[in-house]
Amino acid sequence: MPNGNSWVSDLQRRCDIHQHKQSQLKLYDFEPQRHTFRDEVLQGLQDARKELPSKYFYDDTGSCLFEQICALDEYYPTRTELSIMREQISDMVDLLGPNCLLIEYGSGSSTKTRMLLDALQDQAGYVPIDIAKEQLLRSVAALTALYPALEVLPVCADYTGDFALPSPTKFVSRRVAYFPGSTIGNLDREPAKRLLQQIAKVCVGGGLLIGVDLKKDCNILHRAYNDSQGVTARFNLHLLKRINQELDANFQLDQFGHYAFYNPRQSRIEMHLVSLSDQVVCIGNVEIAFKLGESIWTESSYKYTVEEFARLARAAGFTVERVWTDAQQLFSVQYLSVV
Ligand code: AVJ
Repeated sequence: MPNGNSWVSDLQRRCDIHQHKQSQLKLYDFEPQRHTFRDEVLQGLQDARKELPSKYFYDDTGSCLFEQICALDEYYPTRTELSIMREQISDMVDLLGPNCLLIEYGSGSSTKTRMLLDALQDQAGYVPIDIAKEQLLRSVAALTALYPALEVLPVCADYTGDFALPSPTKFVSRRVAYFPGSTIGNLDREPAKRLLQQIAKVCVGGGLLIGVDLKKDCNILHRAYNDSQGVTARFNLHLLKRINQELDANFQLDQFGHYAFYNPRQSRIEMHLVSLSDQVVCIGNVEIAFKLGESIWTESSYKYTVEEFARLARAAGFTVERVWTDAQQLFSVQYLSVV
């Protein structure tokens, strides 16, 4: 029920709605990182195989570092996806149709979204969902200035978890999720399928416009995650700095090294932070021991063939309606529908 409001009261109970004084803007804030950060960090670092969830890269500084990665020559995904969007926007908008409610999973700076907002007709509204509150508020402020007639309903949440969607006041013909950047690649197969299933449920009768990074020459992949300016290394190491700042820890940043490589058997980039010595780190009053060469696995970034992704999409209940790629087949944007 796209325009029903039976869940609004439920929504108000479960999240904190901030009304900004000057504007009409409300933020639906589920405080995604408040209760879980410390627990998940301690749990991940006490595993035999140490790991940290990649979603915690994106505090305010981390989101800015990621924006810098997107501007690097070696990081081909962002500019390639943008060029596909630019070339195919009218085809995309035709498929989405008029009066759709656009729901963006991990909206970040909303740069690619502007292309859609410029081309869509009689849009019912825009729901940007992001885990990073400051960046979300900044990009929403910029968007409302550019599109004064657009109803923007920002949600601060971890979209892999539980949250409710706000409803716009305008008529909604269908809901369309927008999930660019190949962020789906951060998830292992089962969690990826679960998230797609969840999106299919939210967007039944509509669809999903998604950016999916493709398999390619491993050397191109390697360079994209080992840039010559070291921005990706700083992004990776920033996670430890954030743990120091927020969880009273004492990681020495020069005692860990950025290590990223493509694992062809698993079809994924693996990003690690490797201990450069035998050392003990304190997080609050918890001690964590590291051996020289021991790693913390901080991110996976899966790469797909068009066929492999179609199989995953179908398993989640979607039909692949259209696949757009660039001339070199580096990246794809796909429209999936769900009945
Ligand atoms: C935002 C998850 C798509 O995996 O390519 C960029 C994040 N990590 N460089 C990716 C990232 C290192 C990016 N995603």
